[in-house]
Amino acid sequence: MKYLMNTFSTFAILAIFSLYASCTSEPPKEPTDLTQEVIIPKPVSVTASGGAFTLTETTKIYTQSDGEELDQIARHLSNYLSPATGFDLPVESAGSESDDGHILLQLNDSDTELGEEGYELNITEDALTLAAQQPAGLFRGLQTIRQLLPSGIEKDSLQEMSWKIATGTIRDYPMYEYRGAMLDVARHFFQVDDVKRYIDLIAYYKLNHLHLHLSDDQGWRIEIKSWPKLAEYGGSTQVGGEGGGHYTQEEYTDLVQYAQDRFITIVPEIDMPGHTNAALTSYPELNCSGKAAELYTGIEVGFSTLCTDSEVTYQFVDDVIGELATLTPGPYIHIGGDESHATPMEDYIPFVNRAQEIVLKHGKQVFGWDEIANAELVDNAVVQYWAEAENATKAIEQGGKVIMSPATKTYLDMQYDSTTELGLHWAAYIEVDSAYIWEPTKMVAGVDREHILGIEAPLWSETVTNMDEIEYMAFPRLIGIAEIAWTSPVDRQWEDYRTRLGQHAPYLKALEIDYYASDLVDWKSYE
Ligand code: TNX
Repeated sequence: MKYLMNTFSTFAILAIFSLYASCTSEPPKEPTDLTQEVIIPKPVSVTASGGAFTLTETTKIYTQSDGEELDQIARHLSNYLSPATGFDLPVESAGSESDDGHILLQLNDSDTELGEEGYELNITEDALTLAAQQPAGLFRGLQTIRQLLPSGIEKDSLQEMSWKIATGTIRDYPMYEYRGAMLDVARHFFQVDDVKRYIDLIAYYKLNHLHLHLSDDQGWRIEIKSWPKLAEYGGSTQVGGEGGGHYTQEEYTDLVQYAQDRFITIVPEIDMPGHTNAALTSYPELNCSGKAAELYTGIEVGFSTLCTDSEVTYQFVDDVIGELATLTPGPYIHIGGDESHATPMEDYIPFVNRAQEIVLKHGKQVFGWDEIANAELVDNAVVQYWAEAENATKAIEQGGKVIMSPATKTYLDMQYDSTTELGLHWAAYIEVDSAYIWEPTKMVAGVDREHILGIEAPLWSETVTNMDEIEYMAFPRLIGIAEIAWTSPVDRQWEDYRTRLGQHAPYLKALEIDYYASDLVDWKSYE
C-alpha cells in the first residue's frame, strides 16, 4: 500500500509537472487579426483588415521589374516556403498575375520613408504584396512573411496543414542602420557551415552585420598568402588544444558571398597590437625579442603585443589588411585594439594611428574597440563601446560614430545566472530580461542617438566549442538585442516582449535552435 501510494503520488506529481512543462495554452486559431501576430523585431505599424490570405499549391511569386537581384530575393522566398508546404512557388515576372492568391515583390522608389531596409507588406485575400525602396528591404520583409505563417513553415519536411496569413498592412523600417552580431572564431574555430547557420539565424531577426573576430592569442583564422604561416601554424590550435583551423581565402569569400546574398555585411577583425600571440608564434620577426612566441591554449588576456617600433610590423599590418580589404566588399576593417595591456600607451597610440592610415590606404573605414579612441581617430572611424564610457566620449568628441556593445548587456558569452555551465561572468550575469531592458542612448552620458551607428552583440568563444553551445548562449538574448536595434524605444516593453517571445517558441523549435528556456518566459509549446 505504501508502495502504491508512492507510485500514485509520483504519477500525480509527474502529471502535474508535465501539464506545467507543456505550457498550457491553446494552439492559435486561424489567423484573422494581423495585429495579434507575433513579429520579432516588432514592426513600426500593423493594421488588420479581418480576412485571411492562403498560400496554396497554385501560388506563384511575381517580381515587378526584371533584374537578377529581385529574382534572387524571390527565389529565397520560394526556398524558405517550399520544404514545409511542398508547393513549387515558381518565380515569374509580373504582368500576368491574374490568378488569386499570388505573391508580388516590387521596388518602389517613391516611398522614401522606407529607406534602405524598410518594407511595406500588404495582405489581401487575393494577394500578398511586398514593396520596398531597396532590395534589402524586400529581404527583411521576407522574414516577416515567415513569422506570419504557422511555425511549421520552418520545418524542412512536408507538413500537412493550411497556410494562412491574416490580412492587413505592415509598414516597417529599422531604428539603427547597423544591427550586428559578432562571432569569435579565434578562441574556438567554427567551420564554414556553422557560420552559415549563424548567418541564417541572424538574418531571420533582421540583423545586417556579422563581425568575425578572426585572430587572437589562441588562433589565426584567415589565410594570408603573403604570410602563410599565420594560418598554417598560428591557426593550428585553439583553447584547450584540440582542433583549431582556419578559413582559406576561397572559404572566406564564400562566407562573404553567403552573407551578402542575405543582405548581411561581414566585418572582419584582425585584433592588434595586443591579442596577437598566434601571429607572434608564426613569425619571430614580429616579436621585439626576435624569438617566436609559443602557441597558447589558455584563456588569459592582455599578455601579447606586436613590436610597435619595428618596421616589419607595419609591413605585416599592411600586407594583412591589404589582402583582407581585397577579399572584403563591405566598408569596414576592424583593427581590434582592445586590452593591449602589454603595449605601453606611448607605443599604443602611434601604432593605432599608423594602423588606421593603413586601413584608409586600402580604401576601407576604420572600426575598433573603444580603446582606439585614445589615439587620433581618422575620419569616419567607428568605435565599438564595450567597457569604458570615457572612451566612447573621446570617440564622439573626435567625430567618430559609436557601436553600442556594452558588456553588461550584449555580451552573449556572459552566463545567464550562476547555474549556467558555459560562459563567463566578469561583466555580469545576463538573464533574458536584462539583455532586453536597456536603451542604447542612455548608456553613456552625452552619447546620443545621432552618435550611435548601431548595436552589436559579441559572442566570445573561450568556453563555447560547437554550434549547439553557440545557440544556447546567443538565443534567446540575441533576439532581444535585435529588437532593440530595430524597434523604436516607445514600442519596447519587457512584459509585452516576454509574452511575444514565449509565443514565438514554436518557431525556435521548428528552426531547431538550441535556446536557453529561461524561467522568466512562459514558453508556448503548440505548433
Ligand atoms: C573581453 S571585449 C575581451 C575579449 C574576451 C572577452 C570575454 C573585448 C574587446 N575583449 O578578449 O574574449 O572579454 O568575455
